[in-house]
Amino acid sequence: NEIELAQRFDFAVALARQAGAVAMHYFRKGGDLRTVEKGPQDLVTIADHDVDCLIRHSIGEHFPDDGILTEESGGKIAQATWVIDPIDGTGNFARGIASFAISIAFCVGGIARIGIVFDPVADEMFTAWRGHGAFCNGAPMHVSATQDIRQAAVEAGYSRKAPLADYLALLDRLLDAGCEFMQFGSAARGLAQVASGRIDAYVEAHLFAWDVLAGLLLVEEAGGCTTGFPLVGDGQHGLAVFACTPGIGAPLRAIVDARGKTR
Ligand code: LIP
Repeated sequence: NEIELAQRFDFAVALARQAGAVAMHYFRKGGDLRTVEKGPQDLVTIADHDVDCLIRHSIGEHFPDDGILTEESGGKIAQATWVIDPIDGTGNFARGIASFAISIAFCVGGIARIGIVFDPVADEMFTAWRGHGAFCNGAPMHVSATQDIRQAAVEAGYSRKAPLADYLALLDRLLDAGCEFMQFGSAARGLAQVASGRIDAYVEAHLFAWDVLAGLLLVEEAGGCTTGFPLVGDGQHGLAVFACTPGIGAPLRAIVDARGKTR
């Protein structure tokens, strides 16, 4: 019910801030932060572990019956589940590049109801509660008014789990259509930039629920369109993500769905 959601919303905002403080304790402090490489160029740092621990403990203490699924510890999906990326954009974080975020979503019946993305370097707290709008540091956010694809800035993320040729062909089509192409290396933060109207779209072929559920809710509540992201099974399946301002929805969809290069 709404009271339980309100409690979780306030809790999630405070938790994201605490998590950001833990991340900043390590950010740009020197030394090699990498603990394990999960795969080629897929890092985990000591900060990912610390933030993961903080978040799991805190949720367990306050809402012991809720499910928890995180990038670093996995978990399981319940009727009410927290889906969390302790640090999204770990590659940037480990290199001292200020493009990463804490991503916290709370889902009921597989649908995100609360989405929080916190960028601790910019000190920007992006929040959304389904049906109640999207905000940045308490100020209402809206997606951009862009109508012309030739004026659009599109972030196209790349994951090694998707074919490189498809990604290169997508970039070719985006640039051919006149889009500005961007890649900042954190899907959660990228989606928050779409919700705030700074860029016009975020697309990526293969992402996980913890990377995107909070950010997609921000975009939807800020008036944008997305193709959604079902939270099903064990929640560990990679899926495509598409989020943009409605003014460029149809042409961008056609560009993403097309195959091959334009030239
Ligand atoms: C990363 C994303 C990034 C995406 C990578 C990766 P991580 O998450 O946010 O935008 O392109 O495929 O999944 O691993 O840094 O949390």
